[in-house]
Amino acid sequence: MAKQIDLQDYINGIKSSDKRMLGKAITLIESKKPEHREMADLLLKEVLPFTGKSIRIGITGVPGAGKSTFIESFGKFAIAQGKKVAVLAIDPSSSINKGSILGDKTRMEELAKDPNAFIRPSPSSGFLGGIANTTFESLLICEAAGFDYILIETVGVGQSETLVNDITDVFLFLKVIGTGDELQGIKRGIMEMADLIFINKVNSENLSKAKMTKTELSRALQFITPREKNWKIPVILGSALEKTGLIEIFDKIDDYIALKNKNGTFLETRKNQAQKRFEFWVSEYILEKAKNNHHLENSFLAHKKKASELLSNPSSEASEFVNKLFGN
Ligand SMILES: Nc1nc2c(ncn2[C@@H]2O[C@H](COP(=O)(O)OP(=O)(O)OP(=O)(O)O)[C@@H](O)[C@H]2O)c(=O)[nH]1
Ligand SMILES: [Mg+2]
Repeated sequence: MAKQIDLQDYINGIKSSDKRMLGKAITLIESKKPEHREMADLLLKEVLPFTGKSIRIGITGVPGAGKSTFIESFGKFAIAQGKKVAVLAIDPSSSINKGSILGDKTRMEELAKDPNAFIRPSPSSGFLGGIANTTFESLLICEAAGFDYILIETVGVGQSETLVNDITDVFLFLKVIGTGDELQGIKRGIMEMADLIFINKVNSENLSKAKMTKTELSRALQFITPREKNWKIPVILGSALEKTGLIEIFDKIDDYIALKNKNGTFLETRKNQAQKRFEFWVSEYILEKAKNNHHLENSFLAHKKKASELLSNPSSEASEFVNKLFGN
């Protein structure tokens, strides 16, 4: 039997940026087993002093926009500038084939081979299904291992943007060139979240069309207040495949972080995110405890069953149950 990995092994592995151990540490973080949770918590406490120093970048765009390709190209570009890059790809569910882990892995093959890169797909079940999502905690592990950039790919559907937005410093929206009227199809919420926009798949043939898209986008952006004071959302043309426009994105990210630091919002945002994160874990732990507490089990199940019979409101059943839980 393989030797049990102890806390110190994890810590040493993370500090020496050992990719295999990093992978194991993240698996530990993702585990729902109580004994793993306990160890994961100890590990997170140990590495806390080494976290916080990376730039956390969320990347969104419709399926096929080129997010994974962009991450691979941008990641390699950043590494060429002397940075270390970690990628956390969020896989929605195996039922959506387009975002499959396998596909992403092959697309990021070259980056994955680079000693200064680390790529980790998140588990399919862990994100949108109401099960604890641990991407933020995985991100902390990567930071402690000394990665300068953490890139997180969203699936471009559902709540994933909001969730990724809640753990990142800067949000990049990848847009594919389209006809002008396609702009109406862009969810306003996404535009309001974007700090930078990259129009992808631009080449010499479609350059004029791309410029038109840029003009249209810039016009639409006039009606949107950037999240950051004194920031004008840049629209950059480029190609993830042909590796153009990457330097502009790299520089704009730098500018954006510098501005956030100047405005005092960099830390402020992270503090707000940490508060949300705290609330997330409180509800996770309470639900878990409620489900596992044998004294309450009947009660939890009884209320749940009543809700399921459609004879009372799920909200009323939940409220009654929680009141019991806290003894009032
Ligand atoms: N011509 C061209 N094709 C590109 C470019 N960037 C990406 N592609 C292609 O577009 C397709 C989708 O790219 P991905 O990087 O997988 O897109 P994605 O947004 O990660 O897609 P999902 O993860 O499935 O949502 C692939 O066939 C890429 O090769 C580009 O700049 N130019
Ligand atoms: Mg992808």
